[in-house]
Parts: sequence; structure tokens; C-alpha cells
Amino acid sequence: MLSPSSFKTAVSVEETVPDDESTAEEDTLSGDVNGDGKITVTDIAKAAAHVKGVKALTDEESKIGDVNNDGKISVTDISMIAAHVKGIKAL
Ligand SMILES: [Ca+2]
Ligand SMILES: [Ca+2]
Repeated sequence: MLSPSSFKTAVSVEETVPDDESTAEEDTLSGDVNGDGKITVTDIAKAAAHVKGVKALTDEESKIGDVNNDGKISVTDISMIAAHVKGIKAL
């Protein structure tokens, strides 16, 4: 299922999750709104559609997409996800 690397985003997130007391489900990756296991432009698009009112996220998706944990999806979350995708600042 590997696609040709026509789209060059070397965002391999291999970071080890710190052993904190978080109650987050193991399978959810913060910012991975569509739940495909990685954070890409697709997740940005989904979050953006939600903010614009084009297509609302489900409660679960909203929780995952709320990367700064302020209780709502906003442009702040989108920019944080975007920064992650661009490799500027990892989530
Ligand atoms: Ca994703
Ligand atoms: Ca937020």
C-alpha cells in the first residue's frame, strides 16, 4: 500500500510516548482526525472543514483534533497540525 513518494512529507513520527497518566486511548494520535495513524494534510483539511462549518467532526474526531486541548477545534489547532505536517513543530 505504499504510494510513490510524489508527495514529499517525511513526517515519520517515531517518538516514544512519555509515560504520563493520560487517559487517552492508545490508538488515538493527537491531530490524526481521520484516524489513519498518521498526521497529514488530510487531517488539516478535515479540521479546516469543521472550523469553516463545511463538515462537522464527530465528538471523537473533535477530541482528537483539539490538539491544544482548549475544548474546541479552531484555527489554532489547524495551525498546530499544519506545523506538525510541515515538520516545523511536532505535536
Ligand atoms: Ca490522519
Ligand atoms: Ca483547540
